[in-house]
Amino acid sequence: MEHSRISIIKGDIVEQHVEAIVNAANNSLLGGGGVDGTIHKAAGPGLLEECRKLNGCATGEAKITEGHALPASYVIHTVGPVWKDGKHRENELLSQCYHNCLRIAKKYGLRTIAFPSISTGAYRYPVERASRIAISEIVRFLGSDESIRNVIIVCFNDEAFRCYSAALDEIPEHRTNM
Ligand code: AR6
Repeated sequence: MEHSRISIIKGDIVEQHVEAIVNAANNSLLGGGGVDGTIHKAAGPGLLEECRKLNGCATGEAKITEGHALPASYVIHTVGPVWKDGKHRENELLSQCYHNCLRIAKKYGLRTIAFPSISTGAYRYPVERASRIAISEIVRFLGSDESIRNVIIVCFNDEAFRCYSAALDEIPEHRTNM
């Protein structure tokens, strides 16, 4: 699924050759399961060592480290909201995750960034709803920023791929190859 600057792919985020990959971390930034565990395993112990110096991260915020043994030069760690019932600022906090990651990427002059589907695993955010929020925040950011050239959303399963592709399709003004 292509957009002028947004691609949706199925795959493993640790294999992406981009300037930064985003980690769906927890408030401690000291590792966990899911994509967080896979990123730490692939990056090696230097990543955890660097993360220990960051003093954690608030939900919706983001912090950057080097990529260590990963193909990516940087990891941008963000903490998505745990889904409760949709009445606990989940939408707003998820939007902030995407916004703050892109803001850091811009600040560091990074042109390519890959995101996982934040909050939709252990944190149980409904993927269809999460995909609409993610795409609209990314499109909004790219609309006011020329520096980031390519945003890749790396989906780990078919359902996520279908939802993110549909969400991107709902943004007609951004279709390039119709
Ligand atoms: N590449 C891309 N996507 C992946 C990968 C991968 N290698 N592995 C899993 N996913 P989750 P969350 C997808 O649970 O919901 C951790 O323990 C997965 O299928 O990784 O934000 C942290 O430490 C799902 O669609 O993150 C936190 O405690 C998506 O990534 C907590 O989980 C996110 O699933 C964060 O939960």
